[in-house]
Amino acid sequence: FIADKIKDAKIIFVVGGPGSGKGTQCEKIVAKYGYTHLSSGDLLRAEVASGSERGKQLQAIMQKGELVPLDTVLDMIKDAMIAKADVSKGFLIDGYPREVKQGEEFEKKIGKPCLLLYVDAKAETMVKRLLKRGETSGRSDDNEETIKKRLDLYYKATEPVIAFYEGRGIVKKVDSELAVDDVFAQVSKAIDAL
Ligand code: B4P
Repeated sequence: FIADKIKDAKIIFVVGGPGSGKGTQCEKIVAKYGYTHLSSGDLLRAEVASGSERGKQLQAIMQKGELVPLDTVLDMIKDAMIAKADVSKGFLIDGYPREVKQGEEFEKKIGKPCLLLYVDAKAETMVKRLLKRGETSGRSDDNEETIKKRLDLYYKATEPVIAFYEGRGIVKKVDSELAVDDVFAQVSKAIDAL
């Protein structure tokens, strides 16, 4: 059972809108704290890049800015966690949960988070960052039309996730309007407090 293998490892959920700075902060957490970074988006893009039949289906969903099926993304995260279970001090689960149901299923199948980092930025800031990234990222979802859909879905499906975990007292909100290092100072404080 996976819970036995990872029961001593800390699990941190990193939640925020598209382009809020989740991935950016996770890179810095890895460098300072040595956690294992698992980005649901990166895992999905790796499957797309493999050219598999499943990857083709995922690509079509992501290009529309919609959520891929829960089982697909949870299985990918679980497999990646098992692969690192023996060496990991802690897991950063980046971009997951995107909806309350994803959080519930994760806890049933894997374990409980000790912290939810809520990376908060204004909608206009997120759009600006994603459009800028789109100039060079080659990501098919970094365009104006898809960004708008991703934002709508974030407010509808993902914000309730934050309220859900606030009830449990594990949410730490960081102001991601600031420069990367200033955001990271807040992130560090939250992790040091664990
Ligand atoms: P993700 O890969 O999670 O993409 P994202 O929301 O754009 O966040 P990302 O981490 O890449 O960007 P960041 O904010 O760090 O998801 C993509 C798609 O995959 C989803 O739409 C969905 O279809 C699917 N998917 C993913 N997870 C899923 C799940 N759990 N369930 C179902 N489907 C799922 O950075 C953005 C830009 O801002 C960067 O260019 C960065 O340099 C810049 N930036 C960051 N912080 C900054 C700061 N403080 N100041 C200035 N610029 C900053």
